[in-house]
Amino acid sequence: MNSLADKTVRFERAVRRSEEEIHVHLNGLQLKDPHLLDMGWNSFFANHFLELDDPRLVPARVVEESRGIYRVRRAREEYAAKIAGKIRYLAQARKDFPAVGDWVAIAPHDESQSRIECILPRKTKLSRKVAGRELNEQIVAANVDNVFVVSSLNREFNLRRIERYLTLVWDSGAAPVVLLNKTDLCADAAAQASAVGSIAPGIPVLLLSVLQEAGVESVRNHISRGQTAAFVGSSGVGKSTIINALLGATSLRVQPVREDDDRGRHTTTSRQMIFLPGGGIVIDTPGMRELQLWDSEEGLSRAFEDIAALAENCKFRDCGHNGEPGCAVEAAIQEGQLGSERLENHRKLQAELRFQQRKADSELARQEKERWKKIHKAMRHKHRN
Ligand SMILES: Nc1nc2c(ncn2[C@@H]2O[C@H](COP(=O)(O)OP(=O)(O)OP(=O)(O)O)[C@@H](O)[C@H]2O)c(=O)[nH]1
Ligand SMILES: [Mg+2]
Ligand SMILES: [Zn+2]
Repeated sequence: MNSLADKTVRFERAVRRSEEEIHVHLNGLQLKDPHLLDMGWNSFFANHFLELDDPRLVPARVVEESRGIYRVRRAREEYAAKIAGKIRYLAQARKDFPAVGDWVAIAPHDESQSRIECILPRKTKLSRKVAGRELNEQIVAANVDNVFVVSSLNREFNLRRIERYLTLVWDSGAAPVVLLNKTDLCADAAAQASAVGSIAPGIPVLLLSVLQEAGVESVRNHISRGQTAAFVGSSGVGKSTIINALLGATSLRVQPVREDDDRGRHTTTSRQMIFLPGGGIVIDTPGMRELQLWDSEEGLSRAFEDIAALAENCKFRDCGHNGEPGCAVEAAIQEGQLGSERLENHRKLQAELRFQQRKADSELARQEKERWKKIHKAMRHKHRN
């Protein structure tokens, strides 16, 4: 039997079985519970949940994580949650721990505490390399449909940074939207928007000023019921302010930017999921000081599709667009079709990925050497005894 049909049969069987058992074991869980649907639940997660085949468990979504402490939301209530020892034991890297946005299976204990037994497979995940020298993946948000890349139209505005964000977002599986906030501080917002349009072909670019209450509705139009949108961008660009405006309440803390350089003060310190009154789910994130790519080959080619298309006409297949004869990319720069900074940034991001790859390879080689050392030691030990 092919696997899809197999899955469907198993799914139906599980639904049938769960209909009989639902009231006994699952605490009234319905797979089409409207509350669950409003939280982003769909057949993708339902299928994986049913495969667990464990009547003690119920689905929940991770709404906040802060240094290993989790809050999860079930259909109606929120709980503090710990992770089961099994998750910790089996984890090989950070990505094996729950992240905000994850759907998890929990074993409810009492009203105040529950235990996360299992993380359901992620439909999308927005990742970056953790800050610092460590070579590890950090999940910024899981299971998001849209990612709003927020910039402000003051000294923070930087096309190269937006390109970097878009590379990460394309890799996540979610759809990017660029938000240019604080139009009230900029004389020619339309020109900035068209500059962004030229480096982000096909991506919606929205202008807004939360201060002047302009443009917030157009942001809301990109967040439908049951969909999850994450807000990312430097500190101080107004992510929390925008979410407060969507909420119609000042529930998230915001703080003025520094006067000397327009930078924010890292006001938001943990990732947090918020449910909007009219439906729709948003995730606020802390402004990132460092944004390094993580496994972003595909994202890089998506974010720089224009360069890839031009490169097809280069004379040499492996053209480095660096003085080679017959280079179509450099010709496009000469003709003003392509900005030279964009090509430079593409090169820089590529180099960053290659550096990470080499580092990962040498880490792998080191681990392998370590493994053989242990094996040899064990063998010597055996011979001696
Ligand atoms: N002039 C102007 N200021 C704004 C606008 N939107 C937000 N701000 C201000 O920008 C400052 C920073 O806003 P926050 O919402 O705290 O920024 P953030 O992106 O959440 O920052 P972090 O939490 O540090 O990552 C606050 O003082 C806001 O009032 C706007 O449209 N125009
Ligand atoms: Mg904030
Ligand atoms: Zn070339």
